[in-house]
Amino acid sequence: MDIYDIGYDDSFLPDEENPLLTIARVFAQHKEQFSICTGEIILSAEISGKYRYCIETSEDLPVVGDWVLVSIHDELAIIHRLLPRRSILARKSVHSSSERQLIVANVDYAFIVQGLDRDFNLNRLDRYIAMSCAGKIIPIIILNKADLLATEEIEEKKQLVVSRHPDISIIISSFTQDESIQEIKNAMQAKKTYCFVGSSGVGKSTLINKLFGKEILITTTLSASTNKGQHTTTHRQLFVMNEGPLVIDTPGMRELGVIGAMEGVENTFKKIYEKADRCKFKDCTHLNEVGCAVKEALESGEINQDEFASYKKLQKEESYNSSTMLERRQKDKQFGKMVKQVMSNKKNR
Ligand SMILES: Nc1nc2c(ncn2[C@@H]2O[C@H](COP(=O)(O)OP(=O)(O)OP(=O)(O)O)[C@@H](O)[C@H]2O)c(=O)[nH]1
Ligand SMILES: [Mg+2]
Ligand SMILES: [Zn+2]
Repeated sequence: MDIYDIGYDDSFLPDEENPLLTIARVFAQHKEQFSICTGEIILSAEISGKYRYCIETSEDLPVVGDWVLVSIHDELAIIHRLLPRRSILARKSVHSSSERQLIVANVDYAFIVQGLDRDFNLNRLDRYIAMSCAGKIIPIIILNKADLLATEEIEEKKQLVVSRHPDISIIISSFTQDESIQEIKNAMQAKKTYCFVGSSGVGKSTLINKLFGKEILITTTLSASTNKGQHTTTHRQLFVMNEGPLVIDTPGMRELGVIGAMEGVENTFKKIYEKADRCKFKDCTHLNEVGCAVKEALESGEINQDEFASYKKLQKEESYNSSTMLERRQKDKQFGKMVKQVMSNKKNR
């Protein structure tokens, strides 16, 4: 294997060549302990002191999927630099509304897994789609646990998704139905990176085990009714499939707050934005303005009321979170400038 087999291509090429450093991909992360792969070997890795010194936000730290430049010292690799990311999946930090937390990087497709059982929720799906699109990742929807429902019920739920997201591929699956596992496999291409995301217990790790044909990941063995709220996967990890695609398993997320995703929200609700373009007033709020094309579409049923409500909620949340993030970053920048000024004043004295 070489780096091209683990998803590398020359567009990631670092601007300066350093013969002492090797290109590698982050395969796993536990806090600040990493595991990297050069294509030939997998090694434990840590970040260098200089790297640490240059960190401004948590986003500067490597995440699973990242390309990094490393030096190799026997059994340990030292990470010196992060290569620019092509795509990211992020969410609002659970700890702060002004910070974004990266989940994975350089992913081509996100399998958004939702259970067809009580986990099924269109508005949550909207969130995942918005964050994928915002991060330049193509979403594919997997509606899982099909074995638990009657065919008509599945079809009904699928139609709800199709009418809200006509452009996104949908796969109905169950770990008991081999054809559905094959369908997921068929959707995957060699050397492309796929991450599995969704709530805890929807069956992400079970599906990945099925794709690999062996138990590479721990899954719960408890019955679905007793494992409520139980989180089985505890960290993100990248695996290489025999046929060539790269797969990242992620722990189930309880919250997926949208942040830095204006374009993502726009992409998720294209239909509404297209209508809004035809409103008489540019700043139409679609409440009671005359000549509001959105209101008309809502009345005629062309736009679904629930979809509009979901759009309003995400748009409001996105704009609040993004503006607090910007504000904080500006403050941090000013603070950084002040510190530098004080330091240089000291030097010049
Ligand atoms: N009925 C049914 N149960 C499933 C299916 N897939 C997974 N399960 C069950 O759901 C439970 C959770 O599966 P996991 O694969 O651990 O779920 P996960 O999404 O990886 O969960 P986290 O790692 O916590 O995020 C297990 O008890 C599985 O046996 C399915 O297709 N049908
Ligand atoms: Mg799991
Ligand atoms: Zn309007």
